[in-house]
Amino acid sequence: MVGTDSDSSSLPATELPELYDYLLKLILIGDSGVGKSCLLYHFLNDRIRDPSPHTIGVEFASTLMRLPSSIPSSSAISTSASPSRPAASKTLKVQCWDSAGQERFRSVTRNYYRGACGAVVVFDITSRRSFESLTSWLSDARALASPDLEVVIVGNKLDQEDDRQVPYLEASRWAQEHGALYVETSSKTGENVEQPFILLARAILLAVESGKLDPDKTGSGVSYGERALRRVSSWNGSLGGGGKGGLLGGKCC
Ligand SMILES: Nc1nc2c(ncn2[C@@H]2O[C@H](COP(=O)(O)OP(=O)(O)OP(=O)(O)O)[C@@H](O)[C@H]2O)c(=O)[nH]1
Ligand SMILES: [Mg+2]
Repeated sequence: MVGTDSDSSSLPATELPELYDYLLKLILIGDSGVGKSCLLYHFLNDRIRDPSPHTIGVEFASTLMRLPSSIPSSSAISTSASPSRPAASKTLKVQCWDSAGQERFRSVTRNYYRGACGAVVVFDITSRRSFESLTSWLSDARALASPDLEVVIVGNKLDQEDDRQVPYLEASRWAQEHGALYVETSSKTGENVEQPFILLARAILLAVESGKLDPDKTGSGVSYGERALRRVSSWNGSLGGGGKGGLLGGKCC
């Protein structure tokens, strides 16, 4: 297993103690060669991964994402002229576990599904076979990861439209019927590479804020970050000066 903390290199040393509201665990799964590692690499580094060797077992990376919260900011002042408070933003630390698609690693990679609250399930739009494998990838993930798993199906290699074997409509219907979102990407041109991660992070944040997903529950796939814990301590009066840390680099959506 390779460990990389992709955001730490872009942050000044003084900001390294990361303050984030929630920690999420996502898994990337799908047949070998569909482009999982290239997709994650392009999302994190904004460039093509070339060459891209097969993943051995599981690779790990993490990033910070800032998303608008569905809960209005408690610190914002509301006036009769502007009665609604603006939404606060939340910072999420997103751990991405990129798994090998090769069958020989399947028993190893399954061990990493546990405790994931989001899955990016990838197929190659030029390979019907990889699309047909989705059923098996998804049922494994639903069986082993968090019971409230949020899923995005990704049709990758959109730059190879001429060789498409799976129509957009068929794939998006399949995703809908299986309770998942659908997006098409190209890890070669970079088209839509951020979308699967933004969609998942938004869905998970909404589930937390609506009470559907409980970060205190073991196996939920989400836990409170240091910033959220500090805020709670500050409310309880047990810690002075809790609350906002500076931001942090990473992705802002
Ligand atoms: N044309 C095109 N090629 C891609 C795209 N994404 C990945 N590839 C190519 O597909 C091959 C496999 O990509 P990987 O990202 O390593 O595939 P993977 O799903 O991680 O494969 P495993 O690690 O074996 O599970 C590489 O040769 C990539 O260059 C894409 O969007 N378009
Ligand atoms: Mg890979």
